[in-house]
Amino acid sequence: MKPCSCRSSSSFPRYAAHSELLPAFLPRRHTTRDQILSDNARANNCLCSPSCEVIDDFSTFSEAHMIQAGCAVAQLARLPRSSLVDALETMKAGHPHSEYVEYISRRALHAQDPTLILPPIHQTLPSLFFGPPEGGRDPEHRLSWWREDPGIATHHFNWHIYYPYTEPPRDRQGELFAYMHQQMLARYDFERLALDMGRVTAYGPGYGWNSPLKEGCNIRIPGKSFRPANMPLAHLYRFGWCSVTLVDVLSRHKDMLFYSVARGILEGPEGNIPVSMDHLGNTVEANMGSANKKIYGNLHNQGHNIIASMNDPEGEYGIEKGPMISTATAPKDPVFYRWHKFIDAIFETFRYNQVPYEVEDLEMAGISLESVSLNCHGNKVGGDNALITFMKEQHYVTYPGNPEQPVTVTKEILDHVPFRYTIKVRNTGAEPALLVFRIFLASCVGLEGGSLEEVRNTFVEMDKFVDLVPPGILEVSRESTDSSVILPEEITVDDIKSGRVSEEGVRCGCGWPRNLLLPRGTPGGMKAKVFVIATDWMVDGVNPDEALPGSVSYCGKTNAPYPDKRDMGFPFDRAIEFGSVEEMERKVRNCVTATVTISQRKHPQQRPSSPKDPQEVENSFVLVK
Ligand SMILES: [Cu+2]
Repeated sequence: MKPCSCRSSSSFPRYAAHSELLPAFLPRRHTTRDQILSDNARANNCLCSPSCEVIDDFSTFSEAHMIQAGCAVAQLARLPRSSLVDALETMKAGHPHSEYVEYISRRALHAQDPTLILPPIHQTLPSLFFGPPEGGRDPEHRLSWWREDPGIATHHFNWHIYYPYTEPPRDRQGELFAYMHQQMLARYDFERLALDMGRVTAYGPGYGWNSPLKEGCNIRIPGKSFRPANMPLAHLYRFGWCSVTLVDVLSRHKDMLFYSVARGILEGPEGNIPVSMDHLGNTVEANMGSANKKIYGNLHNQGHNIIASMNDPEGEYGIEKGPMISTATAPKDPVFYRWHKFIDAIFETFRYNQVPYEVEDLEMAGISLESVSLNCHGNKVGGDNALITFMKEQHYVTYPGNPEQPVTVTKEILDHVPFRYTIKVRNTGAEPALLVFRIFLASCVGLEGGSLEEVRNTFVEMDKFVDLVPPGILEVSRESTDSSVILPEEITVDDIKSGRVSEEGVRCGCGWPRNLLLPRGTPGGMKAKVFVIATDWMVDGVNPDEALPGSVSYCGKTNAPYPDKRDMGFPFDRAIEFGSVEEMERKVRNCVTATVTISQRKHPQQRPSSPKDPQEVENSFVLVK
């Protein structure tokens, strides 16, 4: 067995040459069958401990797997960097399609230095990300293009890498667990409403899971089984030789969570703890910050495992697990959103129980927002508040085998014409004001007819940014491409190889895909409401001197507190008493709304009507180059 070097990881110098990490993901040697067999043995030894062997059916939702992975990560992260890369390369060569190896490689490297820039996982483990398009007659297939966008899988996979539940929770991890998944649901609902499919319904204990699950799923990813429609749940699920989950136990955990939220108290091992969203999120996830696993169990993870095992509850037939077993494949399955809608029902009860904001909780003295408008950047085709989306063929360069022989995969994905927000701000104070602008978008389909409270959780965060506003009236501009929600930039293996990687900021790979920032809308134009509120960043900011970096909204900051002190999703983080956004706009002077139209075009240059102004077409073409 290879001896461990048990030095502290902090003693190693910063490793600026990111390309030297690539062999950990793209081994330099070819893998013949004999090589793989010998690499397997070497790879297992690299993990320093006989209990840390490569797990073939690895699931981040399995606590046993995660503890084993945590052990391997801790051991590996102690190696000097060059030895670590060497060990990871050996493992990858031996297990080129292993999710486990990718998982621990990324965690071990980031445990040494969270600023390391790693290649996107959809390039280095493409077998987990790209399957043939889903076919068939199931109406849910109308949203396959969204669920199967590689960027969503990458975002979700990376989020769970940087927030592992088997380590002490990071700053506000539980709250972010709730918020990030709630935002996935809000974005999914936006797309569903555009297709007249209705908002997603919950599936979980007490939420319809005693009836057959109507959604089937076949993502056609190797190693993930399909699930026929109308599968019932079994009463008992067996994982390995000694791990059994009783469905009734999950019902009990759910009951205890709702009971505790209603009472406002979580029962800790040493007494009662007031419920906060963070504590509740930690308990539901369930990470090491759980109030009490004996009482509240491991609800979120066990739900994933049970649903992934519906085909073969007791493992009698050796059927592979379904998509819900992996953080990379789960978002491809319609039931992921139904399960998380159930999980969010627990959080929603907490939000509903919070005292609603009064006008004075929201307003800021001396600041009012006069207007907001959105314009496609440099594009005269649309006009004010007319946003354009389109489906396009995206070519992904992937490395399924020999790193010298990349394979290009083509997928149809959504994209949009970049746009700019222009917000007119009035500052009647005598001093410049440091403001944080929070921008949301909600479908007017959802907003029509009901109260604002009924659709509060359909608001999708689009951006959050800080700007200094001097006394007087100022127009603040913001590009959609700078959004705090999306990945700041896509970095590819090629960029890393050729050194086209800037050292500014930290890119952990977590962040909403840039191409999906704007929901698709409809060919005829879908009305949506943009909502902006500006508040005092000197009060709200944890460190007001620091700007908000890309992807911070859903992913937080690496090795730093979540930078915004307000509850995540503010001001839609709790029950709302304003009847409509218009009423809110009237009463709260520092917020403003606008109605926009999101039109899905065949291509970005397509005009809504036929006559063409050559100059306009030329302008719009420049924009998509
Ligand atoms: Cu989940």
